[in-house]
Amino acid sequence: MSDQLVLTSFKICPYVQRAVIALKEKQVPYTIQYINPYEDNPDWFKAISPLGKVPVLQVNDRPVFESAIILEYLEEVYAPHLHPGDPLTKASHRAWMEFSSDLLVRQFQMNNAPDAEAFEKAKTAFSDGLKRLGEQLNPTGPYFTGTELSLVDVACAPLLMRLDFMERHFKINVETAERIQQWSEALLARSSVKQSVVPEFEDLMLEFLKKRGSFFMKA
Ligand SMILES: N[C@@H](CCC(=O)N[C@@H](CS)C(=O)NCC(=O)O)C(=O)O
Repeated sequence: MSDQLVLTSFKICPYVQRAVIALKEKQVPYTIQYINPYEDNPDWFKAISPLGKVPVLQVNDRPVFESAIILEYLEEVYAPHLHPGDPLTKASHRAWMEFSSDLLVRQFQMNNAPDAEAFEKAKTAFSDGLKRLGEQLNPTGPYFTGTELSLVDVACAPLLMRLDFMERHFKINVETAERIQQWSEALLARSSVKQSVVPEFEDLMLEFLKKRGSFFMKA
């Protein structure tokens, strides 16, 4: 019998989104349940999530937490394999995945900045990191390593989706190289990425920014 996979999510969480993209790319059947860890962290969830954070993937009731670890688990168990075979290249991909997790934190600080000054500071930290990540991209593209999707792409797609969202809604104008633009367009056009968020995603993002007191919603 195949494994039963249950993913616990928060509808606008970029870390959960990584897991969803990987599940869809690998065509793995799963069920998804939603909580809001910021407003209501139920006891059953605390029991399976030592850090109180989503995502948690339960595999036959055994919880796996932390998005990067979930991606690595899915990668080991399900094809197509998205990591390179060469150990050193794989280590480098893992390192850039880790870097993208840090970049997600910087992006969160930028998007939720309470005032213009905090925004500018966070924007500089985010832009510097994005530039550094952009320098790692294969020059031809469209993906991180070229024509084939890799796990680094999966890890970074939620970040690029939020950047696109903020630019369309608030014209935040983070300076991006043409190659990052090409990467973003290729990833956001993939069906796994398009289907990795709920239909009301953008409304929920706006609502969240408002609740967090983001200065974009005060204008
Ligand atoms: N390092 C974690 C970060 C996950 C994370 O920050 N999740 C957020 C939602 S997007 C969360 O559950 N936050 C609840 C809290 O901080 O209390 C991962 O990669 O899975």
